[in-house]
Amino acid sequence: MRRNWNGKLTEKDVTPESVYLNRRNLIAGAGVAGLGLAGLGLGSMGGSPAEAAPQGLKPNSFEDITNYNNYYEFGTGKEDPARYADALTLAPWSVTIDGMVDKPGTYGLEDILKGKQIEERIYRLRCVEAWSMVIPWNGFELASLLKEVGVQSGAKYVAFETALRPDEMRGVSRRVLDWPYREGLRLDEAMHPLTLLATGVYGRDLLGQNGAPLRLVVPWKYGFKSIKSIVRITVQKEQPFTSWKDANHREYGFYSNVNPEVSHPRWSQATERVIGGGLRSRRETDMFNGYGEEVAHLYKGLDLKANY
Ligand SMILES: Nc1nc2c(c(=O)[nH]1)N[C@H]1C(S)=C(S)[C@@H](COP(=O)(O)O)O[C@H]1N2
Ligand SMILES: [Mo]
Repeated sequence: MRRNWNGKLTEKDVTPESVYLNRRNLIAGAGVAGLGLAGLGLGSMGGSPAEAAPQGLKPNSFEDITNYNNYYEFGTGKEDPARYADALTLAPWSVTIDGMVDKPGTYGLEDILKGKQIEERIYRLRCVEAWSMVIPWNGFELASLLKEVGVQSGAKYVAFETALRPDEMRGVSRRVLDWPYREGLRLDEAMHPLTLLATGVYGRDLLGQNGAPLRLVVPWKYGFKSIKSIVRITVQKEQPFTSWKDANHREYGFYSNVNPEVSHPRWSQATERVIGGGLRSRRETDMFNGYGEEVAHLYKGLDLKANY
């Protein structure tokens, strides 16, 4: 039921006891009441025996994950999202899925989540700014949604767009990026089983600062590819417009695969600061952020220096 990549932890290994017990209660409640908004992060997670041992992926605290964020629509400081992102109205939420799909439309989030298997996935998040943390996400594979809407032949890319709400997002009055925040993946990257649409963290609904109610997680790419608070998904032929590449194409490419051998023009990517690991805690950055076994084949024959 639950597949935990790169670490094989079960939820019981990583969840603080109090949260874990609380979650059991929530699940019991959800079974009776059905899945309302309060169940978004949970879905149909069931129990399972905790057999596997941690293998170097020790999740950060809920505190770290929800207080050290990048979400420029709410300000460029790491603490701004925690302070201001609760202004974002999360319900009702809908996502427009269009372009080269058989069933285009604007779908309510409840509709999208119906029948989805919500899994826990413990992934390292490596920001292009050379810091990282480990996050136990809850979510489902993007591929399952794309299969549902039916990708048409000839499609090559998937484009994503974040909500743009000047009344709720105090950071968008400054034109730091060409809003709305936009990202994109090649279709094969989007269909890869590691690529997640997240709805929760530590078994709780996503908070605004983490991209509630629905955000992308692509663990082998720099964090900025993992676009938050998605309102549009477009399947298309052309490589999508992506906000960071548009802002500075010398520093940020379309692929943005984590690569310790390709430096950012202004800093090395060989190592990363471990958030929550103490003042001087660093680790060596892994190729593809440690997911090479799963994804390296996607880039066979591609010059990863030129295609940064
Ligand atoms: N819409 C939007 N998505 C975004 C960002 C942003 O500023 N706006 N920041 C990105 C960056 S740079 C990172 S590192 C991750 C951080 O995710 P987290 O705050 O949930 O850890 O979100 C990414 N997604
Ligand atoms: Mo980032």
